[in-house]
This record gives sequence, structure tokens and C-alpha cells, in this order.
Amino acid sequence: MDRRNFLKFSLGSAVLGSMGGFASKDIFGGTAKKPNIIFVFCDDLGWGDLGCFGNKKVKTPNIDRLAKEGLRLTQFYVGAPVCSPSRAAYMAGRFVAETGIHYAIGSPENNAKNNSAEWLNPDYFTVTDLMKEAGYVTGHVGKWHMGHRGLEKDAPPPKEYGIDYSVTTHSTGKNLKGLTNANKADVITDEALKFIREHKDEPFYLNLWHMDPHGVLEPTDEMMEPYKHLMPNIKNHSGIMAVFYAIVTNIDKNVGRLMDELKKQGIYDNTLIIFSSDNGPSPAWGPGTSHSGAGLAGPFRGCKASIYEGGIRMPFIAWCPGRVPAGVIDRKSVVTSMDLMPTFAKMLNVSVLESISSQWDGEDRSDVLLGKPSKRTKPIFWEYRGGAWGRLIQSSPRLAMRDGDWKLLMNPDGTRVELYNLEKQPNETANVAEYETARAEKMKKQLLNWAKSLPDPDKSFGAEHNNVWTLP
Ligand SMILES: [Ca+2]
Repeated sequence: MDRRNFLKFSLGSAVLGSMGGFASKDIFGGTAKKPNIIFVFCDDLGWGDLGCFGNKKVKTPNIDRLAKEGLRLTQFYVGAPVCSPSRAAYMAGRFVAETGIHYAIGSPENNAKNNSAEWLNPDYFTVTDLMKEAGYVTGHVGKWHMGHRGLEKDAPPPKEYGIDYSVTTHSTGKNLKGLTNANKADVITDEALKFIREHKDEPFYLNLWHMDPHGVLEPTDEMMEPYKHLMPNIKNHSGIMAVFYAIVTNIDKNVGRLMDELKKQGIYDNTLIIFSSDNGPSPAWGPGTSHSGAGLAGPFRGCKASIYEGGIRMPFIAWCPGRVPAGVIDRKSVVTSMDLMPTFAKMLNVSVLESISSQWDGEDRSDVLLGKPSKRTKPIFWEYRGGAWGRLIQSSPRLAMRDGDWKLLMNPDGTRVELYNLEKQPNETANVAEYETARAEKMKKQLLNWAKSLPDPDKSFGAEHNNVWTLP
């Protein structure tokens, strides 16, 4: 038995028992067979980049239909404002700084510079481990980015994380083939449809993790057609809005293909689709993202690489006809991607060993998915060690905490203490830390205590984050 299995399963099974999931007494009150679960995770799609989240320019009819037939959350958070840690937070159900991944996994030199782990430690019990314990076949198609080839050594492949079948990029597993900067969503969805067709007769869980609208984006002329009116009147310049929206519309087209396939395979009413994004919209910051910058965080301050709302607050849709109520917009419930593991466990009636579930930072929010808004019981914490991208108004302090309607941000050295009431002031521009001193002090203590509990806390106390710009 390898180390991972020893740690995970040293007490026998990782679960105390399954009541047969939906087949017995499921959380939706039915006795139908176990629902399939598909998690569509976009890459760098902002809170404000979908029609159903208020964007008037983009055309996303299929995702809008998903929203209309399902439930939207306006206060859904991911664990980090960049790819790797956000994905790892979801998979491990942990505030991601605890897993040692602090930044997008890159070259060994960059990982060392960021004091960031080279891959998600496969000893963590993952969402896909949970699904396997619940009797599901598990798949992952699209972007992985939780460890890849050519680091100190090759990272563990997806199968080490409870995944039966994978075809991915940014990993050591089987790679996606035939990708261009126009067709990524098409190729990834092709693989997803293949997986669905192969496993339609057994309960399946699928991570369908897009690479779009992360740069580099090169939509075809046909894809650009609906956005000709957004092109600038300049020679040889297609314009970032047209380029960006063309790619978002291509994700949307592929969500339509996914829904059509579920219908064709007779599993339309027995599949839960979760739709979200790994982090906020990217500013244009280098050659690879020179088409970025058109993505929007809606009304929020922040973008990718910032733990202001725009970097971590994401669009969220849950869709499962007949089970998740249709047309609901829940503006009250604060839910995180780390909540999804305990939520799935509850939904599928799987009792996980206390030694595992006590490590989770999320909470069961199945009530929210059923259309009953609720309050969470524990605060949420974030730590982001990387530097800011783009405009400096987006550059956040390094630590953040949300408790109820209140959010406190600060640096580990005690500077830049900012307190906001998100109910009253969701755009984080009027800092009330000076007026709400008792609350600020209390939250500061809690947040610093959490930060000190992280692995190698001293390494996270770099000064780089405070020196946001050098004046001439
Ligand atoms: Ca991303």
C-alpha cells in the first residue's frame, strides 16, 4: 500500500457507510437513481461575464438557460484568485494555503520563489475520492494545473487523486490533442461527451474544466461574427472585447452541446451540473494575456490575482431539473467551493470518517442547493502570496477573512487593515476599519491566528506585497 492509501485508508474505508445515495433516502427526498454530477469550471471567467449575471454585451443563451432552469448564487467564492490554488482548494475541500499551494504552479524556480508546493499532495482526500467511495466512476477532462511534468520530478498523475479517467493539460496524465487557441472548449467538450456516452448507464462524476477564457485567445472569424460591432475601426486590430466575448460564447455553445447530449442519452433529469469559474477576470499583463482585460467582475473591485471580491467571487449555477429548483437567485447564502465536498457527501448520504471530514474547511450547503438560503456557521479565510496584476487599485492585502456580512483584509505585518460591510458596500471602496475598531480588532486577531497556523508561516511574511509600485 502506498503512502497515500495508508494515510487515507488506514482505518479501512474512508467512509463509515453509504446509505446507497439517492437510491435510498436522498437529500432531495426522492428515490431515483444516483444523479450524475458534472462540474463545469471555467478558467478566468469573471462574475460579470455572463448574460445571466448581468452582462448586456455577451451572448450566452445556453448558460442563461442553465441559470433559468436552475439556481444562481451571487455570493459564491473560490479558495484563491489564481488557477492552481483555486482548483486545489476545491479538490481538497481546504482553505488552500493549508495545502502549501500558494500560486499558479509553474517552473521549479518560480514555485520555489513563491514558496509554493509543486503539486497538490495526493494524500489529501479529494472530491473525486469521495465520489469513488460513493460508487461513482470519475473523470477529469480539460485543464488540471495541480502538478505537471518536468518539475523537481514529475507530479503524480490524476489517477492518484481518485480519478478513473482523465485527458488533460498541465498534468502528467494523458494529454488533450489537437488544441488551438480557438477550439479549446470544443476539444474538451468532445472528450466530456465521449466520457458521458461511455458511462451513461452508471453514476458518473466529471470535472469538465475549461481552459477558456484564459489567454491566449484566437477565435476564428466565424466565432467573431456576432461581435463585429465591438471591433475597433483600426486596421489589424480585432479588439479585445470581440475576441473575449467570442471565446465566452464558444464556451456557451459547448454548454449547449453538453445539455443536448444529456438529453440524447436520457439522463437530462438525472444530472447535476455545477457551473463556475476558478478565479476572476484576468487583466492584460503579458504577451499570453494581451487579449485579456475585457473580462468583468461585475460591480466588484478586484480581478485575477487579487483577494478583493472580483478575484474570488464567481458566477455560480446549479442545475438539476426536478431537484434543484428552477429560476431561483439566492442573494443571501455565502457559499464556497470548499463547501461542495461536504455538500456532495450529504447529498449522496455518505458518512466520511471524522478523521477526514474534520479536516474540511467547508460546510454542507445542500439546503442552499435545494433553494433554502441559509447562513454559514464558520468564517472563510484567504491568503494570497503572489503579486498583483494589472491596475494597482486591484492589488489587495495578502490576507482576508469573511464573517457574516463583514470582510477584513490585511497584510501579515499588520499593515493595510481594511474592513468592509459587503451587504452595504459590496464594492470594497470605503474602508470602515477606523470606525468599527472593536470588530476590526477581533477579526484581525482571528485572521492572524489562522495565518500563523499555516505551514511555514514565516515564509509568507514577505514584504513584496506592500511595495506595490516604486515611485520615480
Ligand atoms: Ca484561472
